[in-house]
Amino acid sequence: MIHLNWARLAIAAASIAAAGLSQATVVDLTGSNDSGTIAGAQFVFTDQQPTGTGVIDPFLRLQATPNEEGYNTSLATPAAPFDDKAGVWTHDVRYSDLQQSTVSIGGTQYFKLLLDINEPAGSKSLISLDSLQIYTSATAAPLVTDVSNLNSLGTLRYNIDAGGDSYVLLDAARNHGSGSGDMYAYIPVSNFAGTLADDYVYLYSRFGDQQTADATSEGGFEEWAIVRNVTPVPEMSALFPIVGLLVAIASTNILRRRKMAKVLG
Ligand SMILES: [Ca+2]
Ligand SMILES: [Ca+2]
Ligand SMILES: [Ca+2]
Repeated sequence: MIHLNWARLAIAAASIAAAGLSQATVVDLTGSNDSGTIAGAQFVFTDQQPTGTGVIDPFLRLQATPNEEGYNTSLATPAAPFDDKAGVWTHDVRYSDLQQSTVSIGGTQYFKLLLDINEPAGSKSLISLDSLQIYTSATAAPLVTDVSNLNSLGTLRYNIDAGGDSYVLLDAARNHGSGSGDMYAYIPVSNFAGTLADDYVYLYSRFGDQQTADATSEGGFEEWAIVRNVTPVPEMSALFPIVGLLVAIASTNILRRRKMAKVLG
């Protein structure tokens, strides 16, 4: 009897713990709020030209109305799964690609992704990011065309709905149109323990489910990109002495040739 009671207590404690952990979070990046955290990842509004801070490597384009979903795969051309847009901007990604985006925020390392949304101006400018899952796999995954088979993409490393049905609300009217970024997603590096440089990385996302908030997907495609860190290059001032010397040698040779030509002429 004592054992049974302990077992019951343990079960009750576990349910309370689980209920305590269950947390559906909404990060609203419309209006004036600029950031929020869901399941350890940070979602941050940006209206800056991202090309100023890093190199953008787009790897997934999605487009459909009133909602859309898909994941990055090189198999999208020609067999685009879900609402993927086939083409050079939807393709496989290796973990080494993701590693090039590593940034440190408050002592924690994150991979930095950029989401560029394209929604019509006016009453349809809102869009919701309802699902975001990132998988890694040692081998290239087979083509997945059913959400119930997403686990074929490998080991789940991040899930925006891990703590409850969460989403991010975005407003395309907050940015300056094509070419400017809309949101950075910072995914904790610690989620990827044991992943090898050559492993495949698959990002599945879904948009447009918040119909009551008028946040369905319309207009142009949504695009995910890796924000690759720029490797520092030598400044021109450091190169200038060499360039100056080469110019001096070249001009001296030209002068000599001209003088030679005059003499010969
Ligand atoms: Ca919309
Ligand atoms: Ca969700
Ligand atoms: Ca769109």
